[in-house]
Amino acid sequence: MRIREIVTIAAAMAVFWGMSSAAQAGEISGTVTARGARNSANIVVFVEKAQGEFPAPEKHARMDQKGLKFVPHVLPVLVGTTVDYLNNDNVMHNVFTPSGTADKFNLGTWPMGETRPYTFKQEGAAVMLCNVHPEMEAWVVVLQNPYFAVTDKSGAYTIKDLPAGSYILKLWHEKLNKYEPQSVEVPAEGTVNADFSLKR
Ligand SMILES: [Cu+2]
Repeated sequence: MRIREIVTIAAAMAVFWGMSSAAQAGEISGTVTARGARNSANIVVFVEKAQGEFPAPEKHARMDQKGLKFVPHVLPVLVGTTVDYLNNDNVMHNVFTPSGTADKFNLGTWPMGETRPYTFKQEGAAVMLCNVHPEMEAWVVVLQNPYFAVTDKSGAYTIKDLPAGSYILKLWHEKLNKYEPQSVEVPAEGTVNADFSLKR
C-alpha cells in the first residue's frame, strides 16, 4: 500500500468514527421544584436552539377534550406538528386560541367522537380555550427541536436521545417564570443530571 492510500483510508476511518460517535446519544434527567404552584407538574423542560434540521413529524400529537378538561393540560410539540383535538365528551366542545403564534385559530364546535386538526407553524406557547366551557384551559408549547420533556407531579423529567454535546436547558410554565437556565454537557452514553428551582 502506498502512503497516499494509507492516508486516505485513515481519513475515511476518522470520518466514520466521527459520524458514529455523533450518532451516540445520552439523556438529561432531573427535578424541577416549583414554588407558587399547586405541584411541580406540567413544566416543560427544553433545549434552546439545538443545531440541525428538525423536520415536522408525520405523526400527529393529540389533545383530548375529556371530562370537561383538555388532556394533557400542557402539550409540548416540535414546530410543524399537527395536533388532533378529539372530543371524548357527550357534549359539544369548541377549541380556539387568542394566541397570535397560532393564528388566533377557532376550529369551531363539534360533538363526541370527532377530531379537528391544527398545524402549529410558529414557535411559542399558545393557550387553548373552549367557548362552551370557560373553565377549560390548556397550553400547546411549540419548540424549535424535539429535545423536551414535561415534568410529573414530583417535578421529575427525562429528555432522551440527545446527541452528545453542549446544550442550554430552559423551562416553560404557565404562571412561573423565574429560574436559572442551565448549560449541560450531554455524554455520548448515560445520563447527566440537571435540577431547577422555579418561582413566580
Ligand atoms: Cu368545552
